[in-house]
Amino acid sequence: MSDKDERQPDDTGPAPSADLAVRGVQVFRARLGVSEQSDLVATLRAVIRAAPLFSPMTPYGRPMRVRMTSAGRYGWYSDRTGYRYRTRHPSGVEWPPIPPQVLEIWSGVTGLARMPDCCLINFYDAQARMGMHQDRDEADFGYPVVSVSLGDDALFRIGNTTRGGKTESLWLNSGDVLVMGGESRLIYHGVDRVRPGSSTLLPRGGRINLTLRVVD
Ligand code: MD3
Ligand code: FE
Repeated sequence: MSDKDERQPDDTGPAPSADLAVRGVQVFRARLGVSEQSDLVATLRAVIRAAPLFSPMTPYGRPMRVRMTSAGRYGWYSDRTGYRYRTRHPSGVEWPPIPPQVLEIWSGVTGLARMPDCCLINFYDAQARMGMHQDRDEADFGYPVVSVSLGDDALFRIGNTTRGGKTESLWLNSGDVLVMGGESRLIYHGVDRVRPGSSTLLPRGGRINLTLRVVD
């Protein structure tokens, strides 16, 4: 990352509520208020109308239970041949732009001038889970990954930079924001389950997670 992207000590707003044992993971509890959360959901509905959620096929031959779409120059995609970023939704349209409110969250918690290239939108129904994995399809691991949770609570698990070993679990609630930078950027992580009915933000329930990343 370049000099001008250096984090400015005063740019990040309120301090994170906790730093996990895994160094570098910052948890900003209730970073978004209730009205910010519902405004954001309304904005995301428009993104999803332009670029509908889909269930990516995995290289293992089973579609993911988590449905997803993206906003930004790049969207995350998977099929039988593997994981990668692409510049278009499977329908052929370009991904919609990342909404300004989302970019504001990124700037607020990272203090970076460089904006993310991809906002992955993951939708979890009551059955959806995400197995332990690393995020490593990006060119520069010097940039952090930011996650925004909306809707039902999720039991999130983080491990180590190699597979296996001790893990730590935490519940993520609607409005929480996580920043994975530094040593935590390449840790294994996953979602064990969501707690149906724990939030009224989404009228039909479920959980939305936004994952913001610098891709190239
Ligand atoms: C990166 N999503 O889409 S968010 C993913 O809740 C993903 O939908 C989860 O993992 C979700 O790739 C988790 C973000 C997250 C959490 C921990 C990380 C990204 C991370 C730790 C290291 C690097
Ligand atoms: Fe991930």
